[in-house]
Amino acid sequence: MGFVDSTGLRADFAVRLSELYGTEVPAYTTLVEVAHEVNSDVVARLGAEAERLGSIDRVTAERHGAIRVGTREELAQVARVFAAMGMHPVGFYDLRDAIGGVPVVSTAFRPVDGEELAKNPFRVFTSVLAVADRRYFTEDQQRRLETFLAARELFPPELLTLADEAIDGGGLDEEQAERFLTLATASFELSPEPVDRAWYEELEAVSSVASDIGGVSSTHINHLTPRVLDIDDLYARMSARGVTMIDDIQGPPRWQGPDVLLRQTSFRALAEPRSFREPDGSIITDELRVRFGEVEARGVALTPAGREVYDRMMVAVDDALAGVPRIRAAEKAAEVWGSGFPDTEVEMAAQGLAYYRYTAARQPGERPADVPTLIRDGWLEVEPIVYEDFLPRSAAGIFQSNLTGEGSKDATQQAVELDEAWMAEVLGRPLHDPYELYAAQSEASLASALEALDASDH
Ligand code: OOG
Ligand code: NI
Repeated sequence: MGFVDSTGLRADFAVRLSELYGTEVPAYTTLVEVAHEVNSDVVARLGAEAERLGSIDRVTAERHGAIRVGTREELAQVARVFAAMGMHPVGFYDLRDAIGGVPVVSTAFRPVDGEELAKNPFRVFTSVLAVADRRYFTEDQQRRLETFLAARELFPPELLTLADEAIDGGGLDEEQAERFLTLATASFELSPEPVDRAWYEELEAVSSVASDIGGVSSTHINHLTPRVLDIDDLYARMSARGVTMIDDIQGPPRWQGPDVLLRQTSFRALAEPRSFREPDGSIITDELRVRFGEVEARGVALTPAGREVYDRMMVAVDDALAGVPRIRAAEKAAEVWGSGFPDTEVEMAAQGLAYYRYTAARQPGERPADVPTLIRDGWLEVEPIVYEDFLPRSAAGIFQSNLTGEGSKDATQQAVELDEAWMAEVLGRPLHDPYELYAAQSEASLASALEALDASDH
């Protein structure tokens, strides 16, 4: 019998989730189609250059998902299911602090090494409700939320047992793999179970993220995001097809220099029929708008120094755009961005602003002693390391784009402390630091490139 390793499980899961989401949210399928059109056009136009940030095969299959859970136990279970697929928790995001904060903290489950990312980079942004945060929930609400959440089962025991077997054995035999994937996919399907109207609305008054998580007895995939090589082109094509997109592309502006981090946009949440239990006990069909379509373009990962410039430039662009007419905005944003970042990869690398993989390329003459000069003079060739993570500000924007109301937050109350250490403890496994992962890849390549240059001296 065949064996399906963790990579195979991950790739197959991403495909199944995509099929499921396509049947649930048909506009997602349109988005994927348009993304593929854009990507083939970019490859036709730029050739090999288009694949500097990942092979076209990788980019075509690439998705991220977003899910939301309610309790520590649920989060710990999700971690086991994803670990079976070679997806590990990376980074900590406190979305309560972001602009227009929402009552969740999050991590992303994804492959951590370069080879696994190249095979299939599927990642899932995973948020857990901050039920103990008094700014959002009263003591009474917290208690009722905890009772409600404790009574539901998101992941059947059979799925968790199979997950543990897959973790121990590095995969599952074909028959078990089939069962694991069926159960895992079904866990994220939209449930036909009636939603309790009064309970849902009470939570919705706090935040529509709270009701989406704690108002229903199951979880579901909130969105699934394809990757595109030219997001401005995609935005224009979707609008031309009559799909209403949010006003902006989140993240850095388009400009002539290297793409950095992440640019995202989305279409608005669509009305989906959902069954409700009314206060009088009757069951009716109404609709909810919680799920939407998002698309993203990825650029090079920034070092902490680069991230500082990034944060400064994001503010500078915002400031500069105040009062600028919309048709001039793109040009203005690009100009401001260019005042902070160099417009070549070589300079980004030489100034230590972004992470690159290095290869040796001997040049005639004397070898310079320092790394920046080796880069500038072409002794070290650079290849960008793609940003594999998320951005709190964009994430908050994404959450906001499909919130129904403002929600309410009692600023006189104390925040409950939830941090990286809390997250790692709940997950029962280490939380990877994204910077360390990028730096390790970059440093390893630099070391072997320098060795190769040494060797070529003799
Ligand atoms: C997650 C929002 C974050 C992204 O792409 O930044 C996210 C959510 O809406 O649950 O997916
Ligand atoms: Ni997303």
